[in-house]
Amino acid sequence: MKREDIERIAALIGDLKCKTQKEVEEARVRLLGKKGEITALFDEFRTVDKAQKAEFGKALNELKQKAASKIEELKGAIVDTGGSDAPKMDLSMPGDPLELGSRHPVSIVRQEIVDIFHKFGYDVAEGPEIEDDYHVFEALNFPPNHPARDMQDTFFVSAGHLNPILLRTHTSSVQVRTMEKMDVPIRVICPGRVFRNEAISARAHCIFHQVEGLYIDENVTFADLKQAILLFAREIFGPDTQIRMRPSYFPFTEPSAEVDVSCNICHGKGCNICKGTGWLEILGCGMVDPNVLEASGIDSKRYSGFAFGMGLERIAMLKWRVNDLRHYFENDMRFLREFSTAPEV
Ligand code: 2NL
Repeated sequence: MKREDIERIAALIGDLKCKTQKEVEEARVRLLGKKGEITALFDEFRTVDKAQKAEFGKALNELKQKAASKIEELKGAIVDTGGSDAPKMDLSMPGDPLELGSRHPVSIVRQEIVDIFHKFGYDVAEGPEIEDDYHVFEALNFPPNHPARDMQDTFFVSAGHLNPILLRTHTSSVQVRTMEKMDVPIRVICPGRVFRNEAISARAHCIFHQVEGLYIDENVTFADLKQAILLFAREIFGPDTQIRMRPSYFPFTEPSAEVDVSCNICHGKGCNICKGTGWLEILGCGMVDPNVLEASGIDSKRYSGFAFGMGLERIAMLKWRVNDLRHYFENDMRFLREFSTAPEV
């Protein structure tokens, strides 16, 4: 054993520099591993003269200590992952900002309508999308052979028995369930998704969204219905909005009406949105048919009520002048981003 060997290794340890954890590990193996240089010196130590053992022993132990603490020091100084050659991570770098989402236009109008009726004292009711024939048709005075009950218009889950299971074609079924459960007076609105077996086009879709409303109490008249609709129209389309009612037909209301609002784009002059008429159709309504009240256990001699229903996509199309219903279902980011600055309602 030579003194120079120990000094050479000591100098090497002093100069040791590593960039990665991998390099530190390699240095440790080279010095202190099974076949490392320092380990080799310890093997050689056995052959050293007795007279020199004390001196070399001390020097070797110091060398081993120096190597071990240098390795620890280097290990602690390097920030990298798993000993790879990857560049050091800069923890002071700013993070990637999360992109804020925005609400879907249909959600925006639904919330707006719910808030308006909430102010009028209505509660929100919800119910199942998969329903039975009784709650969608039978309790709502649909005659047995009404075309809406046809396979062509309704999606059936299981047909062929007395009370088929189907996807609801309107949210009136929720109102039927409310009439069954709750005591009069009843004031509810029922927002929800509905399903109709229709070919998809710019004006129709097999899935769309509705809000229906129902008000039942003593002495509810058509004048109450008209005033409720007028106040609603002015809340959602602005204070100058006019309404007009046209006679219509629904199995569940008598009399029934369709409601138009004055076109807020041309103010009655006639434009391509209102097709030159100055009026836009927004909803259907009427006085609840006594048969419908009786089917759900409400005394039609004592109580009367009105009901209405509207398509949310249609209201949203009028509000934002969207000309194709399919935009609401395709989730194209270019379309959805248009609403990211829409007022929070
Ligand atoms: C429309 C028309 C309407 C109703 C829905 C209703 C519900 C019950 C009783 C009576 Cl439980 N009526 N709902 C009444 C009239 C019209 O919807 O055009 N909807 C998109």
